[in-house]
Amino acid sequence: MQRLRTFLDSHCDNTAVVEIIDGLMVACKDIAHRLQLGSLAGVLGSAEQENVQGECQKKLDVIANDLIKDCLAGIPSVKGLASEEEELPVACNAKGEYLVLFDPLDGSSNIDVNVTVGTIFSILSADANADAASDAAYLQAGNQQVAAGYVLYGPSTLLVLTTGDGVFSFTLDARIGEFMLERQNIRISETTQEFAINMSNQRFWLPEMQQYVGDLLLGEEGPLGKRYNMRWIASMVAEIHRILTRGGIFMYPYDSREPSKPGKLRLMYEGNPMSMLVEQAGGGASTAFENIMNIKPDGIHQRVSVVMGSAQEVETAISYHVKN
Ligand code: AFP
Repeated sequence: MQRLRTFLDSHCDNTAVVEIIDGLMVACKDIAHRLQLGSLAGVLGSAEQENVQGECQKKLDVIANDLIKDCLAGIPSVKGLASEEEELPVACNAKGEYLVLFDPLDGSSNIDVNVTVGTIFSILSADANADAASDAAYLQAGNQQVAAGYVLYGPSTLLVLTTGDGVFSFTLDARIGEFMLERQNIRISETTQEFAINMSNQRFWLPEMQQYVGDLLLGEEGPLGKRYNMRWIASMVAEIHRILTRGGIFMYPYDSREPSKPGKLRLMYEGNPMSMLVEQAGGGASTAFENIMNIKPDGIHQRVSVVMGSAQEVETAISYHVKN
């Protein structure tokens, strides 16, 4: 079994990126430890404040954000960082060459019920003259990402990572405090009979999405000709991890609850890093109209519609939108 650092040193020739990932994991191990202690660590419940998205912050959202920020700020190659929990990006080291974007604790509304949550991250190159305290430095399309990954805090703590050359997963061995290589070159099955979507929003979706999901529900009697099973954890990290493990399609499509927003999920902290992982594993990642990683962002907290997972099923979902 290989330790994360040994794997990175042999697999990735960019030492700055290796240092960033390695450093980030220090904060993630701390988050994992606090999550495992739960109420004993006093981390459950609300922080009684809202983040920039207007969402209620959990105590651990705030703690995880601070832990990751502190960790990244101490890594010389990090020029700046942007967090889902922070309104503005933060400049770190003037000579740094990379920008790190992260969702410190995705799915945090699940913490109090002891359900899987995760940290998602994305690494971008920084322009030498870029102002890391301004949004503009970070507004790069997802296909510019140098690396992306997530840490899943579940029955075991896992790191799933890509540096642009396949997807690898590591399990945290808490006895020795090391992430150990678990799966190499993960591939997502091309076909699936499992979908994940919040069905309670059905009436707000576009007619195309309503028709597609309607046909999924018709099973073998409908035009898709097979029976589908549904899963919804409400924690994107857990959902994408299931898809990387046994295939599936995950959707958080555009809906009319807030018509001015293209979706609920955030492009820079959820859409892009998860798209890079899914595509690196042979899956598809789209808004149902365009490839997520081709979107040129216009704001660091921009939202996006998401349809990702098994390649053939994503194509089927897209075809409903194209034909109309
Ligand atoms: P929280 O971090 O606020 O719990 O949101 C999680 C999330 O961004 C994503 O992980 C889930 O897929 C999605 O939102 C769940 O949203 P619903 O509230 O519609 O179930």
